[in-house]
Formats: sequence, structure tokens, C-alpha cells
Amino acid sequence: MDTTATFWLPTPSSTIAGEIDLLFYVIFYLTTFFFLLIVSLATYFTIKYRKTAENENDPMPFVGHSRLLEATWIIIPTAIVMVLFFWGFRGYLRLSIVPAEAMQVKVTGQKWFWSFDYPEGASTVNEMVAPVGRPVRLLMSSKDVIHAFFVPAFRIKKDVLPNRYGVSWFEANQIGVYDLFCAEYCGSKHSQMIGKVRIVSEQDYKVWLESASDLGKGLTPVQYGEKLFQLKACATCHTIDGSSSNGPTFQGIFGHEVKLANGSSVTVDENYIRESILVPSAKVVAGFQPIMPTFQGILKDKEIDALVAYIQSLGGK
Ligand code: HEC
Ligand SMILES: [Cu+2]
Repeated sequence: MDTTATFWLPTPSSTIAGEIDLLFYVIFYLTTFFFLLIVSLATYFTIKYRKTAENENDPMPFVGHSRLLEATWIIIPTAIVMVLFFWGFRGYLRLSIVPAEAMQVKVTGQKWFWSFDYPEGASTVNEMVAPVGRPVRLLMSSKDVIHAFFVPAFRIKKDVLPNRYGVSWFEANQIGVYDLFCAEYCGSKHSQMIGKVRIVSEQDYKVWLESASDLGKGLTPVQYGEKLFQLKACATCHTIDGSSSNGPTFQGIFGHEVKLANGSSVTVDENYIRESILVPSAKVVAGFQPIMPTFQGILKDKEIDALVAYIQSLGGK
């Protein structure tokens, strides 16, 4: 694929760009060709058949019509226009149908900035980060007026409306930083509603996501654990005030023995809590149903650390 910028278009940097550019150039050169053809013929005929002293008194020639000529100028332009229509329509469909394996980023436009929310809980403002070679579905809405999400290098532009979701997608095929514009006049600072799309390798994306979705930034492990206790829905089954809910309370359990359903008992320590979170059925607390879901693959090590710290902070030995 052609990977250079031209006078007309920036470097094509998405999988769809090549196809769109080709159609653009076909239309561009086709219209240029007909423009030049028509203007030069009109100029030539105007000069050739102009009124002169010699032909001034010539009788008006008989002007009939040529079926062949008329058919030609109907059939050829119709064929050209139909080809352009179906070609464009096919591109439109490709832009509209998001690949099933796409990852999703929620895009929010508002006066006068963009914000992005990623599936793993990260969020960014005015800079979107995405991996190269993976389709990204953009679920877009506005908090106020109509904006438009426009990334010229990816050849995508889509209105972003309030009270309604719009969908677009792209798959970047080159690592780099690309311009993002709002392409719908949205008020006095419209021209400043600009951002960047940073395309990184799959590996860098993982690393970035890991740090960006670190909700514990700036919190102590205990504060972070408290946040996760609510955020990860532990609170729907556990309490911290000593009362039993669907599951045992966390108050004062750390360092104490708990009776298990199989008659044995175990001391609550870091490893027991970790195991309870990852393999809840391994040791079931007496008097409770084994209804706790596993958080394997849902909670990261750092989050488990924080929950352990939080449970420990709730008293005990
Ligand atoms: C759907 C309800 C439910 C949810 C949600 C839930 N748990 Fe549990 N949990 C239980 C039940 C029931 C038990 C007791 C039975 C057992 O040990 O499997 C339990 C036991 C535990 C224990 C052992 C407690 C003890 O007194 O020995 C720990 C630790 C624990 N859960 C942590 C968590 C954490 C952390 C979360 C959130 C990330 C969580 N649980 C979410 C139901 C739940
Ligand atoms: Cu805008």
C-alpha cells in the first residue's frame, strides 16, 4: 500500500484508507479529465465557428441529431456514475460494519474536548491510545451540542450527537501519533477542540492500559482496597460492620480462626484471603453457601494486595 502523504491527502494510516484514497483519486482525475475536455472543446469550437466577414451571410445550416452521439453521451456518463455509486456504497458499508473482534472505546464529545473510556477502566482526555493492527469500535455520544470525530489519517469522520449513540471504527496499520479534529462547528472554542490518536504496539498498549487503568494511583493500599470493595461488588455479599450478609463479615476476621464447612478450621491470613478471592470453593466458611464467584482473571495482583490490606485494616489480630 502507498504509505506517503500527498498534496491532497495525509499519510494513509488505517486499513480502510487505501480503498478510500483510490476512489478519491479516480473521481478526482475523472472530473479533471472531463473538465479539461469540455472546456477545451468549448473554447476550440467557439473560435472555430465564430462569426466572420466571410461566413456572415451563409445560410443557417440544418442541424439534425445523431442517435449514436446522444446514446454515447448518455450511456458512458451513466455507466461511470453507477460504478462510482456502487464503489462508494461498498466503502460506506465497510465503514459502517464493525469487525466482530473489535475492542471498544467510548468517545464523549463536549464543549470543547474529547474524552475516552476504555474497557479496563482507564480514561483519557484529548488523547486516545489504541493498539496497531486491532480494530477499534468507537461508541460515540455528546454531552451538549453536535460535534464530529474526524481523524484524517484514518479517513474517518462521524457526527457525535447528544442523546444518541453513533458508531464508527478504524484499524490503524501504522504506529504513530495522528491528529484528531472536531469537524462540526460547536461554538466559540470549536477550533481548539483538537486531540491526538496515539497508535502503539500491542505490547505497549498493554503496558499503557495497565498503568492508565490503575485506579489506585495516589491511594494507600487500604484506601484502594476500600474502593475496590465497593467497585468490585464485594459489598453486595460482605459487610464490614460485623453483620452477616450473603457472605461473612470482614470485621475483625484477620488473624482469627474461622470454622469451615468441612469441620476443620483455618486462620485468616494473607494467603487465605487470596485463595478465598481466587478459588472461593477451596475453603468454604461454615454456615454459608458456596455462592461466591471466582475473581480469577478479574482482579489483578495489585488489587488483591489492596483488598488484603483493607480486610486487615478492619481489625483482628
Ligand atoms: C455473590 C456473593 C459474593 C461476592 C460478590 C463476594 N463474595 Fe466473598 N464470600 C461469599 C460467601 C458466601 C463466602 C463464604 C463461603 C465461602 O467461603 O466460599 C465468601 C467468603 C469470602 C472470604 C472468606 C471470608 C472468611 O470469613 O473466611 C473472603 C476473604 C472473601 N469472600 C472475599 C471477597 C472479596 C474480596 C470479594 C470482592 C472482590 C468477594 N468476596 C465477593 C460471597 C461473595
Ligand atoms: Cu466540537
